[in-house]
Amino acid sequence: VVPRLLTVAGSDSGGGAGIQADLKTFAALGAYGMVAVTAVTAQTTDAVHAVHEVPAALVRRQIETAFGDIGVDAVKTGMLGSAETVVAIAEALAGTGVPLVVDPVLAASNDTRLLPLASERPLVERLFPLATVVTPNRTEARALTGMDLEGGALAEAVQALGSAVAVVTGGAEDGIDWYCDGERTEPIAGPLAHGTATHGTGCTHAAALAVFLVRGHLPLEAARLARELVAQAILDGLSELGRGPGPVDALGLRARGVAPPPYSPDPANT
Ligand code: PXL
Repeated sequence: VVPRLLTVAGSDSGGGAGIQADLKTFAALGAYGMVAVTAVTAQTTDAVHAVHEVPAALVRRQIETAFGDIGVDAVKTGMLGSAETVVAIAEALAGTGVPLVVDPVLAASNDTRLLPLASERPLVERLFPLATVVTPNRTEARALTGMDLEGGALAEAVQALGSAVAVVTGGAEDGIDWYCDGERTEPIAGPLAHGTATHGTGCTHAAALAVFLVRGHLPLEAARLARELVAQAILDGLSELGRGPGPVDALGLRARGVAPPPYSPDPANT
């Protein structure tokens, strides 16, 4: 059986982050992907130029139709939108009982806000209690807890906000992610991926973690496997694309040798 994954997230017109990163990650791991689009963004690799939010009722209908027809084995959330949308998502997911990975996207890597300030409370109060795992990076973890903590203490403070497990990612700093399930607190270390193609790392990490949960891995092992997948996706990243940090590539397109030969215009058409 093919795992059925639903991502509730924004569209990155550049194809590197958001639902595009999620669908690529699902495909790379042999899972079937569905989407509930929360926002449409126009962005380059170095900046978010425009955002248009999808109405809360339409986000809810996308979630309900996924569950009602194809069925959903796990959900991943990313960029969300207004407080009304966050509440609608929480209501649609409550009672479904499927594993839920919440990536609390507050800002893009270039610091553009992607979540309105007024949505932070419903995100923590309504969505975190439903989450199997939440996956903030360190900046997001400090913003959400309001505490200037490090390492395991930061993961413990995030987990205390209400999710079963917190995994605070640290790839951009020292490569160490911190896991906390309320009883155990563990570092998740691994090789530092020295690469500049880092656009989409957070989305790719959370999407991979959700697939590994469906495959039956416990959250700690799923977080280890997701960290490894992201490191590889950075090494495979398409650093030559765009002016800013290039997109990660969970599909390993270059390594698989499927890139077409360099484009040369047909003289007959010029
Ligand atoms: O990685 C955060 C993120 C999430 N969702 C969308 C994004 C980004 C970062 O650029 O564009 C749609």
